[in-house]
Amino acid sequence: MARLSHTSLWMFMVFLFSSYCTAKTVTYDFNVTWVTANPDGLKERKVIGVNNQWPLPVIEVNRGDQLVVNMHNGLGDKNASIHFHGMYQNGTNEMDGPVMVTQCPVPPGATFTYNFTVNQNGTYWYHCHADYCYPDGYRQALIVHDNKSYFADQYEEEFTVTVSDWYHELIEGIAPDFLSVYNPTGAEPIPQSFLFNDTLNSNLKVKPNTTYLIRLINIGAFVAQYFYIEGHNFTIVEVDGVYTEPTEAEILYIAIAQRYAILLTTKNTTDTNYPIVTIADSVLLDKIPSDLKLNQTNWLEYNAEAPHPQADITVEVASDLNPHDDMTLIPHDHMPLLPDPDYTITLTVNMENLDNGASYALLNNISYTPAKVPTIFSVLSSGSLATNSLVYGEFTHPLVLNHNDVVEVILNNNDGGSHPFHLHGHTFQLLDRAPSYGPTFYDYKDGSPVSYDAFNHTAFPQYPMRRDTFVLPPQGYFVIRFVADNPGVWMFHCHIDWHLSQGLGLLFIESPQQMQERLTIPQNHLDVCRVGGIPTEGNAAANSVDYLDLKGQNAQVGWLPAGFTSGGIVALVFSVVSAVMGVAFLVVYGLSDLKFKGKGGGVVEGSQGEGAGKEVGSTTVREAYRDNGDEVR
Ligand SMILES: *[C@@H]1O[C@H](CO)[C@@H](O)[C@H](O)[C@H]1NC(C)=O
Ligand SMILES: *[C@@H]1O[C@H](CO)[C@@H](O)[C@H](O)[C@H]1NC(C)=O
Ligand SMILES: *[C@@H]1O[C@H](CO)[C@@H](O)[C@H](O)[C@H]1NC(C)=O
Ligand SMILES: *[C@@H]1O[C@H](CO)[C@@H](O)[C@H](O)[C@H]1NC(C)=O
Ligand SMILES: *[C@@H]1O[C@H](CO)[C@@H](O)[C@H](O)[C@H]1NC(C)=O
Ligand SMILES: *[C@@H]1O[C@H](CO)[C@@H](O)[C@H](O)[C@H]1NC(C)=O
Ligand SMILES: *[C@@H]1O[C@H](CO)[C@@H](O)[C@H](O)[C@H]1NC(C)=O
Ligand SMILES: *[C@@H]1O[C@H](CO)[C@@H](O)[C@H](O)[C@H]1NC(C)=O
Ligand SMILES: *[C@@H]1O[C@H](CO)[C@@H](O)[C@H](O)[C@H]1NC(C)=O
Ligand SMILES: *[C@@H]1O[C@H](CO)[C@@H](O)[C@H](O)[C@H]1NC(C)=O
Ligand SMILES: *[C@@H]1O[C@H](CO)[C@@H](O)[C@H](O)[C@H]1NC(C)=O
Ligand SMILES: *[C@@H]1O[C@H](CO)[C@@H](O)[C@H](O)[C@H]1NC(C)=O
Ligand SMILES: [Cu+2]
Repeated sequence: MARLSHTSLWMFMVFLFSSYCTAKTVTYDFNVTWVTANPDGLKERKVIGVNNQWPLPVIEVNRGDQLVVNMHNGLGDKNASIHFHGMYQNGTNEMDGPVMVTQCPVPPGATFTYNFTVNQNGTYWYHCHADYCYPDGYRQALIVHDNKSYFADQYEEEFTVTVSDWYHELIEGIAPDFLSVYNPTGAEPIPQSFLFNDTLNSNLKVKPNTTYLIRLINIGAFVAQYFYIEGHNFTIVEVDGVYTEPTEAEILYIAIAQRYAILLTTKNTTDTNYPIVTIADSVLLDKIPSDLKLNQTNWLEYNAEAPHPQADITVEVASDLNPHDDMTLIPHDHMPLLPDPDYTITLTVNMENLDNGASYALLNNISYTPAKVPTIFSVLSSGSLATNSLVYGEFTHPLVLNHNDVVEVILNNNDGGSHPFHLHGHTFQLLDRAPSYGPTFYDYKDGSPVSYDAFNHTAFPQYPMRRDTFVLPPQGYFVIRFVADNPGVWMFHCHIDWHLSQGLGLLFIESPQQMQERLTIPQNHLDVCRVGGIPTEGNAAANSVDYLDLKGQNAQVGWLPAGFTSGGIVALVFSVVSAVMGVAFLVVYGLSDLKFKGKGGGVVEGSQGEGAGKEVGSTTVREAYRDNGDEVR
């Protein structure tokens, strides 16, 4: 038994006293409503605003503060929630935000209170975590100030800058075409713009010979961006809320949901303004429309009178840039490599067409499908059965973790796309990744997938970097470790919102017994469930009598009948395209073998003569056709 010495007890009390003294409660009242905005100057559109404003307010707290957000859903036609991305929610799993995981969706007219202690530092963000919700504008920075950070005395001022992709249409308008038989390759919708702090062509006004802390966050839905400043290098000091050893860098690759804090020292002269360059990772885009501006110039403005030159980009394509490799960073606290795992989980990412013809994302053949009861409530109501993963159903892909186990996740990618994976409730150690960032990152893309080999891998770092969102390379793999020291239901998912809607996620049911001992659900959360008609006890099928009877659980779309292959669907749909060119009935016959019920239950009228023609005329297919012109011409 560890015994506290008098000295350490005294120090502990001083610590308690000082944190008690400075910690305060920071309260935000959010009335979430539709407003209009035109951030790229190209199209005014409906966006999700807070208190009649957009861009949304940046949430700012100090380490140790209690953060309270009273969220009123004034949208009228849409469910909502808030996930505070990167917050551990240690002891407050019910404040994490993903709907049907840790809470019920907040229906129009209801109010939901988030309330938790922030014992972390650095750069985070918040966003809606209900279906198709944050790309409509419901996302913004969350900053945790720490005036005791090791670099606190090395800078004079700070900036927060977000980058994001931007669509001109409401997500609910494009989503049905995306998850459809007419988009069999799962081509993601192409954004119309790339924003810099929710605008374009802006200036960061700087003084000469001054050091700034710049916080960078990709709050987009899909596309990663490269970032650099002409004529300036900078020093990385924090990644996803974890302080790093100060590390000089020239170029960053910021995937969806990732954050970097950098120190930038300005020049001593003020005769020139320098382009701040952001370039979309065009490898992620299925096609590049001629009017899409992939790169943006904003300025580090030393002198408003001086010229503001456009970026002079020296590479043809963004993938020729050589960004800093986050695997090589070292956490400032030098937390060593965790010991060999108690539990190793090996997962493989696949994209497959299921029997409605649409393209789904699967981890070990499971496409995440939410349960009928938010999973947190299944844990809390299932008593001693809570450690039995059967309770949570097959299609939430539940993995039960024992309290304080060292968990290793090996993620292999059979898909040719890269996927920024995010773990809720934790940061994790980055042990291995192949191919590495930089010039080799896309090396496996067009070959065959390469899986992790536990008997032949590069040596793990002594002090592995930790972060909460890590990019899985095309057809490559990564290996991460964390300690299951935070009881809760935590999602592990790709943060490309399109891929999450295809099911690219799973649930860790971490320390369910400790959850039962420690968690109390506020009455307000239960009331919101009641208003929405969602049960707060029972297994994944909402059976609260027999927790091992999953009859009626939500299931993923079925597998294709024997004989059908994904390639076959693609070929079929391309023949549908040729049907438009005049051979309609052949195709109608072919597609009628498929079930057309979508995930949302909607019926695609593809197999009905006229309907087929109409649907096929949709943008998605026409563009797919253009891309693969030689196949159908
Ligand atoms: C939210 O804002 C809308 C639009 O301004 C207003 O009509 C409504 O009364 C507000 N609701 C609350 C709870 O503040
Ligand atoms: C909100 O969520 C509930 C439960 O999932 C669902 O039945 C309902 O259709 C959703 N409401 C809206 C407006 O999307
Ligand atoms: C927030 O939680 C703290 C700690 O549990 C509690 O003391 C406080 O009353 C809560 N505040 C609100 C507004 O719910
Ligand atoms: C540091 O921040 C705390 C609040 O978290 C504040 O009370 C204190 O005065 C600050 N110290 C300095 C040196 O700014
Ligand atoms: C958070 O800040 C404290 C004080 O500056 C520091 O000791 C701690 O290591 C930081 N945490 C991380 C994860 O970097
Ligand atoms: C970025 O936008 C946010 C929200 O509008 C604002 O608070 C912040 O100051 C902006 N950053 C810069 C560098 O202007
Ligand atoms: C730059 O700042 C440092 C101290 O911050 C000062 O010693 C130095 O003289 C300054 N140089 C110029 C050219 O202003
Ligand atoms: C930035 O770092 C690179 C690589 O170390 C170096 O070649 C370059 O000269 C540096 N640029 C500046 C402006 O310091
Ligand atoms: C600015 O001037 C100071 C002192 O003359 C020097 O130490 C520093 O390196 C210069 N900074 C830059 C970015 O040139
Ligand atoms: C940068 O944008 C210009 C204009 O849209 C385009 O011609 C060029 O190919 C882009 N370069 C990169 C690397 O994205
Ligand atoms: C180990 O991996 C390396 C790099 O992938 C490969 O070149 C080598 O052939 C492998 N060795 C064995 C014994 O499999
Ligand atoms: C959660 O809090 C416990 C102490 O109550 C601590 O041991 C554990 O490391 C924390 N976990 C995280 C992820 O913050
Ligand atoms: Cu993904």
